[in-house]
Amino acid sequence: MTNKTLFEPYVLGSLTLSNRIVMAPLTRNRARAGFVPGNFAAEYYAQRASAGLIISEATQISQQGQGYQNTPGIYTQEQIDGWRKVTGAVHAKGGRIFLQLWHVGRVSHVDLQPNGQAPVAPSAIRAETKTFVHNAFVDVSEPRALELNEIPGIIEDFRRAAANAIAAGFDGVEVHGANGYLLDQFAKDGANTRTDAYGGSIENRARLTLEVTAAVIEEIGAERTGVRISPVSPANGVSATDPQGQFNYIVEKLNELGIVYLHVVEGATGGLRDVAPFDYEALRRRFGNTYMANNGYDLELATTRLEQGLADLFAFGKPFIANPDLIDRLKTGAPLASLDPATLYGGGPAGYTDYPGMVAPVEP
Ligand code: 8OZ
Repeated sequence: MTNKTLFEPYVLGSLTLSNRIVMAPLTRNRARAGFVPGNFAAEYYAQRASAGLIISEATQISQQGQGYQNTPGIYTQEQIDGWRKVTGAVHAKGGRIFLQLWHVGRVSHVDLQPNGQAPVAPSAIRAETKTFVHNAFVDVSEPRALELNEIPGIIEDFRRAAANAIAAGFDGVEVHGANGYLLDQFAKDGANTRTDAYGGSIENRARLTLEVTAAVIEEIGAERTGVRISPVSPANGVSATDPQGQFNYIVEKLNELGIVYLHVVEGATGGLRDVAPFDYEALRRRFGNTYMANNGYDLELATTRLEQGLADLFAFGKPFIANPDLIDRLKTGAPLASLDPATLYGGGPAGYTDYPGMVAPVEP
């Protein structure tokens, strides 16, 4: 059973989305020289413009914020110009698109960092995870702990990147506070052993996420600012002793800041939903605006959750890769194509812009 409400317009801040299905951020590692989105990125995103909202692939706010080869940035004029082609193409097809603002923190490699320096982190604790550089998966580099006086500069980088995103024509931005990257590293005590104002307590660990969000709001407005979190995801080697307490607090404060949506990766990033007990309804109760649910959703689960009042929007990730017309397929019950894992990260148009839509729509 499906619910037609999923396919009806939804008001998100000052935008009207054509439906409640969101294209989740998906890293594809196809930026060209200067970490500028390639020309075919405009075609890729435009092919998927029937999503109620597209959230772009994670996009670094600075060179220091980069952790993988060929991911795009939003800190140079050339990058802004490149992204403008993407937003123009999506808008021309009636779509809406937010940019995801990303700082990887310790999930990086010296070869991607300015002057080959160590990646930065809340604490000098190496993540047990790999990154992708020189066309190979390699261990991430040993990070160094950020000095207290460096933190305002990182907040400034987020603020400037948000302004750049608006200059590039995006409808808003999503602050990437999930998946073991910088803000999640600060939020989770497995990665944060600081003893200053940014560590040691729930309030202190939340501070960077909240200061970054406040700066972005100051720059572009709360109606254009969303935040993504992944309370129990072990992605990129993070862990927390009290994720419920930590994220209940973060969400209470994000609610006070008035962000337009909260995007929650429920479970372990990548699809496994039952990794650890966590009360997502406790987050929803603390948050008055739009709750966007993500992770392993299919039409049936989205329908159930919508009818139970547990979420407003549903972000689908991998299904959008091989199904540019995912909305039509879900609407009509047409079968979904499966993606080719070999072309997920890096390369050219193959496995990117060449997935066909349905030849003929299948009637329900
Ligand atoms: C897959 C590969 C590299 C990065 C995330 C930005 O997990 C990512 C990512 C995903 O949020």
